Amino acid sequence: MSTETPTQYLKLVISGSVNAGKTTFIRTISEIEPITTDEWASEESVKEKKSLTTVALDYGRLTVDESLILNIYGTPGQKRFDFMWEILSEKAFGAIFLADSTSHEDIENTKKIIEYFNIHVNLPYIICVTKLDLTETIGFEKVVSLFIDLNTTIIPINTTIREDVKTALLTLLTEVIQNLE
Ligand SMILES: Nc1nc2c(ncn2[C@@H]2O[C@H](COP(=O)(O)OP(=O)(O)OP(=O)(O)O)[C@@H](O)[C@H]2O)c(=O)[nH]1
Ligand SMILES: [Mg+2]
Repeated sequence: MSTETPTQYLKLVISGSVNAGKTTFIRTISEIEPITTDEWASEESVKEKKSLTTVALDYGRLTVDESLILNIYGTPGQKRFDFMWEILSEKAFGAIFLADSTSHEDIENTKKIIEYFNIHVNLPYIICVTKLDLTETIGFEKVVSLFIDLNTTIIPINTTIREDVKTALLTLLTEVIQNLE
């Protein structure tokens, strides 16, 4: 009889407002070249922030060890693609929502996305505050205060730093395990 532990595949979702760092998060941690669907932005409100935006999904993969592989899916940030949020969340074990600390409006948009998920998907989740290294940031404590009513774990990350992204994944895994207990 084989004593090897079978490999478990866990799916998780990265979501949040346009420009919060979802695609970057996946690119930073993925061990394969991520699959991305960035297209030229068409909406004025998006064009003001960036030229390319995710329109369907991002996908990346991380082997934690021989017993655990994470399949990581990023969502579009635009509300008009909200049908993708539910499709991508099917059979996911948890979600990470990114909140861009340089924009009040985008923090509010991330909050609306979380509310949408809580109604339609209902997964364990954490919030990661991004872009705290930029001079335009409103600061971690201020962002935390804007999410206080959600009563969930909130951590600061820079999505371009691998150790930060790893910490985010570990924090979500811990949260999910605590939810199971
Ligand atoms: N300085 C800094 N830049 C960041 C951070 N996170 C993301 N960025 C930058 O923010 C920009 C937008 O990042 P994306 O990863 O495209 O954001 P997104 O959430 O995928 O955006 P959409 O797909 O349009 O919704 C990129 O230029 C990133 O390099 C961060 O923590 N610090
Ligand atoms: Mg993207």
